[in-house]
Amino acid sequence: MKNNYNKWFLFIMASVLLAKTSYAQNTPTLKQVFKNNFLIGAALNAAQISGKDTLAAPLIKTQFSAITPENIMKCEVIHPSWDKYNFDLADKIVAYGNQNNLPVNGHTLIWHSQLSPFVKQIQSKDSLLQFIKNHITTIASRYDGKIFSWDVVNEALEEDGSLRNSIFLEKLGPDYISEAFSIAAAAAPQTELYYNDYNIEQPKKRAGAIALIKNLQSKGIRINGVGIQGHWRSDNIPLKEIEESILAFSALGIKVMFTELDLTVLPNPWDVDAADVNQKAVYNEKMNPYAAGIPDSAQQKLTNGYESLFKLFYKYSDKINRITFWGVHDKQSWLNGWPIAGRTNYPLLFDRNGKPKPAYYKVIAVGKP
Ligand code: 9MR
Repeated sequence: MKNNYNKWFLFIMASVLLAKTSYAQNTPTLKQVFKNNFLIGAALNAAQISGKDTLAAPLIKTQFSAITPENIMKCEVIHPSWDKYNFDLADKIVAYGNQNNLPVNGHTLIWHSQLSPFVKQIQSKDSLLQFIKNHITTIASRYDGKIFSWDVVNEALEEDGSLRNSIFLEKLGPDYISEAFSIAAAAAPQTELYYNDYNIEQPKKRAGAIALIKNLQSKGIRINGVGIQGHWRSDNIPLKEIEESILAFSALGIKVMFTELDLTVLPNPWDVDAADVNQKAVYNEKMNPYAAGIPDSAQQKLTNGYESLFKLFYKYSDKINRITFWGVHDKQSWLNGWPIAGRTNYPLLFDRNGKPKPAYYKVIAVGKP
């Protein structure tokens, strides 16, 4: 009798497992459902590029149709001193992209943040201009024809739409942006060139981005697209402003992309949308409410947020070329460490075990109703 019970138990368990597996197998992947709409990208960290993240490896190949290096093409990694470059991981991600038919977006050539110490010490205008020339020419020409696109200039605007008060603006004046795009166009004639920033869906900052793009266009300098980063709060997504921005940017005749998408579920110390890596706040337990797991209410907000966002993206898929998530799974997300270090956040479509979350299935359903 007991033996029979055991047999039935095993049979039922096996059937449940089989049903679950075949359901997972029958669910199309992100890149499959949106293949006629836009590329679905992911930002890869160093462990993922070097194949050490075994959780992410199968997801990258099956779910995504584009990749962006999260950190390893930034100045402080790729160009550590005046005449020294470190191309190890950059070469790896480019080779991986080419082998797996995944267009690579280079991130990023000119950014005020994560600069190598030697750049911060440059005093003269001429030397800084020389740095920009060397940096862009060396890196962009190396990968021309091998990567698809570059975020040429990243985060050059303040929230009010004026130019950010960076070392570049201070020493070179506003023309540094045209310089950077001209140098990139000469070094990488086969690579698309983009401007990338956060909060440029917001009216004032958007106006600044439009002025920046129009300025390049009026000078005949090539710019192929704009990246709206998309670091938003799951219960406060600016859908109206996003819609207006898709229309306003595409009216400039350039590609529109969402390049760093993630939706935080945690409280923000200043109650604002932001992605400035220099803003930091101090840890306390109240600010880390879901360390033991995400409650249903927060999971639901995340799911609803992603669903409404992808409905909007789908509606405008003729104007949007790529949606890139800023990470593959929750464990990797920068939002576990920003703006407060040591928190547990849940901003992506795959959880800490690489399993699709409820939001994933809603997003898939938008592409395959
Ligand atoms: O996700 C990135 C994180 O790992 C880095 O520590 C940080 C500083 O280099 O940059 C993060 O990525 C940023 C991106 O490069 C530009 N937009 C904002 C992103 C989140 O801060």
